[in-house]
Amino acid sequence: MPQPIFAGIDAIPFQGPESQNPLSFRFYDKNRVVRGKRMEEQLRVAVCYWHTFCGDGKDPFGDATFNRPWQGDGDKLELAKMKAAAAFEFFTKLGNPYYCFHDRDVAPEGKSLAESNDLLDRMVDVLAGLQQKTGVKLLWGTANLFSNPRFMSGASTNPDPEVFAYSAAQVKKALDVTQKLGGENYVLWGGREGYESLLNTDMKRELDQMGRFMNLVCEYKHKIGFKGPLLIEPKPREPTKHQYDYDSAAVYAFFQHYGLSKDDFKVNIENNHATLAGHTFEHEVAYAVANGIFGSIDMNRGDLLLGWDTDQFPNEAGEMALVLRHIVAAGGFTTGGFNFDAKVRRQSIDLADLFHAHIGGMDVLARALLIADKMIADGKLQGAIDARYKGWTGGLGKEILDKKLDLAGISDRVLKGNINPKPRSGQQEMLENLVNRYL
Ligand code: XUL
Ligand code: CO
Repeated sequence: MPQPIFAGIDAIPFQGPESQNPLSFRFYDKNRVVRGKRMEEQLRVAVCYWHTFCGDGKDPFGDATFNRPWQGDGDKLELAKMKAAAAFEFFTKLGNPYYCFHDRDVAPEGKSLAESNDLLDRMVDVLAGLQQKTGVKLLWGTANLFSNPRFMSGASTNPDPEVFAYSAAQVKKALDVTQKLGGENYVLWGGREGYESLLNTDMKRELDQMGRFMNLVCEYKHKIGFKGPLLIEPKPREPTKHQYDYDSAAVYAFFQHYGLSKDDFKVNIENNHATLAGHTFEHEVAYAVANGIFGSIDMNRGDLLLGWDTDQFPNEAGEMALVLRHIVAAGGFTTGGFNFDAKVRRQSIDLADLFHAHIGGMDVLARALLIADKMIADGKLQGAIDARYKGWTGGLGKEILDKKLDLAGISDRVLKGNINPKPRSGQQEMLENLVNRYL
């Protein structure tokens, strides 16, 4: 038996809202049934490899602060194996059903792509064994097309076709291993797919390149029979000044322009990316649901006073309840889930801090789910919306939508019927008060 890495921490129990034990769940009760599904199935929580096990506490001004047992000097493959052992010990103790990774999170990069692929294969065997042993599953895999300097001017949008080709080859491999590990989705986040300056950028050409890239990935997904959707993750900026996948609406326009079907492509929405784009998280989710492109969530939060992607753990159940309302009312996740794309602060150097962060995040989601359930079950909120749009379900509104009237016909209706609409209250404050009653 190898020594536990998170020694002194046992499986995190559910102990109810009154629990004073910081290493217990107060709301995340995985078997509690909410809207016909177990909480675990509703939330489909994933822990991300990159922040939780690769993060070292560096920031632009300071060095690493974490110094985990699997970090530091030594044989890179051996360290990667220790990191995998730590990751699965953590998952087992926390009790999350899923995890997510980038290719370069789980295995070191080699001197050539062939060598990197070989190292990745060796780690995939290790991960497959650990998945088998623990029952933890892969929510999604992805390729890191942003850290290495070769991607500094973009991956698929690079002015150099060799970088496009390298990126394509890397995604092919990452999709292969995601499939091998039973991954339920494949994510594409284009951190460098944008520009720093239009002075040196041919925007049309770059967008066409990215359109070609996504079509190639989609063809390959069908070729190998990968069942899950391809999820594009919008973000407006950082690291680039402007990222083409700015928000869900920009991504949806991109899908349509380049012939990418909703059956194959959806979005992976991240809370703080939404805020950076000048939207609420709720807006991004509602937009994606409304347009049939909702896929999965990267769960985190930003900081009101900091204009960058701080990737903190969520801590506002009321705010999350409004988001969960949209997801649950639309039938819930299919292949997606809540992946914590979040990291502990660089002063949170203890291994136990990783548990506190995830316990808090899972409890916030669980509580939000319970609040959303009350909102939906009560029906008052939806009732108010239905009443507001009632005019469209019959009479004039229905005739317009059913194309029974052209513009002149509508004009006749208004003139002959002496239509003179009266303003009606939007009742915002009343609805805000109603929402507060569920909290
Ligand atoms: C970066 C980000 C990524 C993606 C996966 O802001 O969110 O970690 O989630 O590449
Ligand atoms: Co993310």
